[in-house]
Amino acid sequence: MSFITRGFTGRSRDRDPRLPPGQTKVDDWPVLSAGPTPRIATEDWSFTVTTETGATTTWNWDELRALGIEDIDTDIHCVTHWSKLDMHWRGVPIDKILAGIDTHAGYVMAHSYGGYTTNVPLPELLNGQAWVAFEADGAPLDPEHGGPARLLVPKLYFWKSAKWVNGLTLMDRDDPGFWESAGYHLHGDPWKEERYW
Ligand SMILES: Nc1nc2c(c(=O)[nH]1)N[C@H]1C(S)=C(S)[C@@H](COP(=O)(O)O)O[C@H]1N2
Ligand SMILES: [Mo]
Repeated sequence: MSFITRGFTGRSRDRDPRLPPGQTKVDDWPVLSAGPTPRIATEDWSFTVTTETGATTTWNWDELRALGIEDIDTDIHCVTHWSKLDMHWRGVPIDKILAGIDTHAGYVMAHSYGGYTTNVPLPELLNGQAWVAFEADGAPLDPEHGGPARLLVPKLYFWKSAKWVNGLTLMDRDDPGFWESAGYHLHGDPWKEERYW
């Protein structure tokens, strides 16, 4: 008996259209960390935005969450070729964090407890495209996955989603972060396979 699924034809019959080129679906959730896992209690956690002029704004755990938590349904794509589809996340959109910040910067460096950094063009973090996330698939984020909070930028390769994030620095120039300095792409769009440069 033959079975045809609408939207899947010919050679791509077995390929989920949500998978960017070169990606394979996983059902588990791999852990990829460049160093040890920091353990940050929410009472000790804070998040600081630094503008291109050096002005800083800091929120504690309750203050940041009070900006407004959203539900996010999304897929994530790691540059090491795995994608995890249909995840459910909760977090505060970057729009709400930057709403009161006076800036003309074009780029952002995300900073993490432990020293990890990653650069992203500011427009890619706005208009509901990025969050500081606290929960994934119905549970608080495990420390291994970046808990208590991580950046979530699902439209870019997952190395841009800084685990244990503790701040954003607004920049006039697109300076490379940790992996970008090691040869990963400055931008990292999975649909364009922007893996390395
Ligand atoms: N602070 C920090 N964030 C990080 C990393 C890291 O090593 N340190 N690794 C990045 C990479 S390469 C990937 S693929 C994802 C992995 O997230 P996961 O371990 O939750 O799957 O986190 C990204 N964020
Ligand atoms: Mo990665």
